[in-house]
This record gives sequence, structure tokens and C-alpha cells, in this order.
Amino acid sequence: MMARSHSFTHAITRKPSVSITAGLRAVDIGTPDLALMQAHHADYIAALRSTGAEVIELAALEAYPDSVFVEDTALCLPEGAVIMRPGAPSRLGEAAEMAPHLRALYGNVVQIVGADSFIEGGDILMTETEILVGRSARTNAAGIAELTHRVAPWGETVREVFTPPGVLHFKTDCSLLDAETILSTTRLSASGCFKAYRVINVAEGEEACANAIRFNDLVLMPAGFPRTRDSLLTAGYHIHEIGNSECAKLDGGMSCLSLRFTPKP
Ligand code: CIR
Repeated sequence: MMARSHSFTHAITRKPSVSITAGLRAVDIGTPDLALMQAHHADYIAALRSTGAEVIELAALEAYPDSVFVEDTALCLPEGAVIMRPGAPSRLGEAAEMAPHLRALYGNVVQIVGADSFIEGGDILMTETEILVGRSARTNAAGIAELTHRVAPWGETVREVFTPPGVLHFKTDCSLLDAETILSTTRLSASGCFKAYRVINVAEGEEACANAIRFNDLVLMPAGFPRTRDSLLTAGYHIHEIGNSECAKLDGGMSCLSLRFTPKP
């Protein structure tokens, strides 16, 4: 059986725009260098392709500085896709830009539409059995309630979980490694939200590498976190490190750069 949470035939990415220098950031630690970000992005796409998956590269959208972070625009499930309603006003229009690309691949595409509903893909972790969603500055109770309602006909269950204070997205602090295992910061796993899973905590001081992705046989993680990398290697994962210095200036990591899915026409 296909592991729905990490076996994928497709991914969608979007090229970074020149306007990326105006991207949102919680704390200003510098302006991203576009050329270096493009080089990291190319490495990321090559790693996804090396697993045999088809990667659809969308054109840059200058009107949306954060549009390289496509994960926030949709949730791709085995049964269909859900178009999100990003809580950052400057990002709201990115969801409509993604919708036609998913409609071309999926028979079932539904949309979060409530005027008060806000939800971003970075706050959602799909596992083999459930969909975990953390409330954040971008995702509110109405957004979670609407997601719950939209995916119920597909037999999907949504569980609301805790997002550590001051963290942009729930998934800034965790990733799925396989059907049973989650990589997490201690500040998140201490909340007890992963009791049903095996948890590997990132090394102390390496919290910025908790946002990784399992994509087919690979785990893509940001470069520069040797203690966590070594513990994942010891646990038997195939690690591929990608430079993330420029996305990190905009609070972005491995998961935000793609939508990963197996389309169901
Ligand atoms: C933002 O603040 O929306 C972007 N600068 C970063 C988005 C990162 N997205 C993600 O982790 N899913």
C-alpha cells in the first residue's frame, strides 16, 4: 500500500520572484539574496526529481513576494485538494493563483471560503491517519472548523494541536519522517500532541531544522544542523541537505517550498 503521507508522484514549486526581497519576516535578519536562493531552490527541485517524482515548476509571481512558499496555498490529500485562505493579507491572492493548477490534476478541488476563515498549509501536518492543525497568527478557529467540514466527506479527521508561542507555523517545529515517526522541537513535543507517534527531537539549539520533509525515500533537511542530521542518519533515514540560508531570512524551510501529492483525476 502507498504511504499517503510520504509517497508522492508529484510536487509543485514556484520560482522565487525578484520581489522576494520584500517577503514577510518576523524579525529582520537581512534581505535574501535572490541568486543564492535560486541556487538553493534548484538543488531542492533536483532532490525531489531524484526520487522519480514529476516536479511542476510554476512561473514567478512578482505581485506576491512570498509566493515561492507554495505550501501555504493548498492542502493536497489523497482524495482531493483544499485551497487555503492565507491569514497574511499580502498572501491571500496566492491561493487563487494555485487553484487552476490543482484543478488540472485533481477531480476534487474544494476551497476555504468563509470571510472569517483563515488557514495556511504551513499549519497542517498530514499523517497516515489524521490531519493535525495548529492555530497560529495565520490560522484561526474558523479556518480549522471549515477545513474539518470540507474534508469530512473524504473520511478525513482533523485534530487541533498546539503551536508554540512565537513560532510562525505549526510545521515550523515538526515534520513527518514516516508513518510512525515525527521530527519535532522539544518545545512542541512537550505539549504531548504526538503521543500516538514515535518522536525524534531535534538537537538543542538546532530548532531551525525541525521543518524538514520526507519525500519518497529521501528526507530533505536544511544544511547546517549536524547533530540532528547525525541522529537521523543513525535512525536509518536517507538525508539530503539543502542550503536554506536565504529562505530562513523569511521564516521559510523545506516544507513551504512545495506541494507534494499523488493526483487523483
Ligand atoms: C511568510 O511569512 O508567510 C513567509 N515569509 C514564510 C512562509 C513559510 N511557509 C511555511 O513554512 N509553510
